[in-house]
Amino acid sequence: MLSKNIVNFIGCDGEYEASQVVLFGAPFDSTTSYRPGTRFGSQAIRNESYGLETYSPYQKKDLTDYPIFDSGDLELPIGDTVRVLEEIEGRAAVILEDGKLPFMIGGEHLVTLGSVRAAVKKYPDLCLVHFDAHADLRRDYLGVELSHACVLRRCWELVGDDRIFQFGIRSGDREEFLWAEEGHVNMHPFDLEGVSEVAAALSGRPVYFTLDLDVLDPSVFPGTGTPEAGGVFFRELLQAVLSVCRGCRVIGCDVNELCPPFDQSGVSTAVAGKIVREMLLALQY
Ligand SMILES: [Mn+2]
Repeated sequence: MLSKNIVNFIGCDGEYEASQVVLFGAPFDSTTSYRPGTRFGSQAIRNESYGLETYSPYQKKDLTDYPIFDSGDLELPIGDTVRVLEEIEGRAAVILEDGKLPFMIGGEHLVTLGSVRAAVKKYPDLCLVHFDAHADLRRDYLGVELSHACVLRRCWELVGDDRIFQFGIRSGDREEFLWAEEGHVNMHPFDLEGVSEVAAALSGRPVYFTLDLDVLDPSVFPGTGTPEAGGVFFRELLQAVLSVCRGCRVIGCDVNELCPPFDQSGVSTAVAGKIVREMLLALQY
């Protein structure tokens, strides 16, 4: 019998009921401040995933050992940011209500707000671990509050002080850095030092992990909307991602800001797919 053409992330063809982690794509990029195109990120990562092995020699685990369900991309009303975030929140809420972990692939970074809204309703004591080149702590960006440049500030409004742990930050305006220094968030600038200590300190507390891939150096990951020199390299990122996914009680996560139109060589999409594979495996137990 012939089977349907379903392009899921490689190895993620498990049944929903059996799956502990559920993938979905949020192909949205309306508030991107510089170079748009992240709306094509989730499908590009799925397509490129067929160039990867399902086996990870880092973790000695294979995607085919676990049922993982890929629920595909949301159909989002681009242009209506409020409704887009409602759609994302709705998908994440269903997955959380079913006792599963929502794993979202963006899209621009604002998509995180939808998932975090759902997560904080289930886990009022939610903490966030955030890897990014950019602080994303602006109160507004040119008067727009629902912007990818403000996404962590909007998340802070939901969780409050001492709940957000940022790593790799090397860009933002003066006010964002001063606001962070006031103690609203725990900002670790420039690199991923201290991730395992934070993971240990958060042990047992529910964590949402948001990974903006532009935390990587542009030489590793050029295919993004707002590249920022001075980033980390792949193995540093991998080690830190494994620390978070294994060391924290991750209840939801996302990978965002791959911008395929600026990925001329395809290497950024390959990097993104490999990180997604490692995260999927690290979250299985
Ligand atoms: Mn960023």
